[in-house]
Amino acid sequence: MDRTLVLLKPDAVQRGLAGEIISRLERRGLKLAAMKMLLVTEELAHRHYADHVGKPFFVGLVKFITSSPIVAMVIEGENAVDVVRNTMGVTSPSDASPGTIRGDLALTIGANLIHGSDSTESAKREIGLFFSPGEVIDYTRDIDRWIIES
Ligand code: IDP
Ligand code: MG
Repeated sequence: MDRTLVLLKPDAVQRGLAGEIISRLERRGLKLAAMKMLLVTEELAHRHYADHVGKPFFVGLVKFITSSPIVAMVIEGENAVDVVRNTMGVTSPSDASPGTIRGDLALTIGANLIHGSDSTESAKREIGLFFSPGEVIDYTRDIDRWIIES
């Protein structure tokens, strides 16, 4: 089963869209394997967006992602990385297809609601930045046992 990191950015939390976005991912068939709310530090932002250091939008991006609390999640499912990216829509909401999260709910590239890892390698690295292994649910180990015992 594949895993990916999803962040609901400050605009998603401030606009009260966290539930809507999580719901879209769940209805797609993806599962939540971890979730927390946090204020991203400058250091975490730099590590998470390391690939974008030096780009013209980098300073604004860090300022935005550290500006107010976000929701971080590990999302699990078959082809989770690609399915989440397709469900999000492309980076610029003005180009994102209707039916996608960005295409339905966002308008500007600086406030595009959601982050999803772009590859399984990125997912592994990014999950490690936000979660310790013990914070991520193992469905076969944790959930099935709970159902059987209850
Ligand atoms: P992604 O979030 O769709 O993977 P990336 O290219 O990884 O897009 O860029 C990371 C984030 O940086 C984007 O989600 C967006 O918020 C911001 N960003 C990317 N390109 C631009 C730009 O040209 N102007 C302003 N912000 C940008
Ligand atoms: Mg990206």
